[in-house]
Amino acid sequence: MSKLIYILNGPNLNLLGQREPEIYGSATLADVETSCAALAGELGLRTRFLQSNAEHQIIDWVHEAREDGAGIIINPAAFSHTSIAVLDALKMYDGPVIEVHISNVHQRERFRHHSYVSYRSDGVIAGLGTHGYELALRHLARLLG
Ligand code: CA2
Repeated sequence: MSKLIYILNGPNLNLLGQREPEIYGSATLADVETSCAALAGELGLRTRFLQSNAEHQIIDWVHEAREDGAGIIINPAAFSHTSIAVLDALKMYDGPVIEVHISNVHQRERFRHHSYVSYRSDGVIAGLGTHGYELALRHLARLLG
């Protein structure tokens, strides 16, 4: 059975591709899900691709990943900058965690420069657009292979 990667997406990312294309590009989250599933297949992995606007739901999915997730890719969106609760949940997860930001958060407002989640993340990809998700998958495939 191939290893399962959780790909978690935080608040407002359900609207990806519908606003601010100059920052986030034109791909929708469904497009990202499709390309991640295709790449995961090539890499011998499976993905569970999830999005929620609710902090507790992200936390519950991290807990679920403790049972069957070989790795987590997470774009916590605004929860990156606010949520000690998401950080604490990730600290209870033993596998590799890669944090992805579509935009270069360090080039933007100061409040986006700090991420609580980064205290736990094994790696952070920012500013490479939605390609960052695929790069994170490739990294996990190499790490877990
Ligand atoms: O660059 C990223 O991926 C972010 O995690 C996206 C978050 C933002 O709060 C972080 O600072 C950086 C915002 C997600 C909003 O999602 C949308 C994007 C485009 C159109 C509509 C929603």
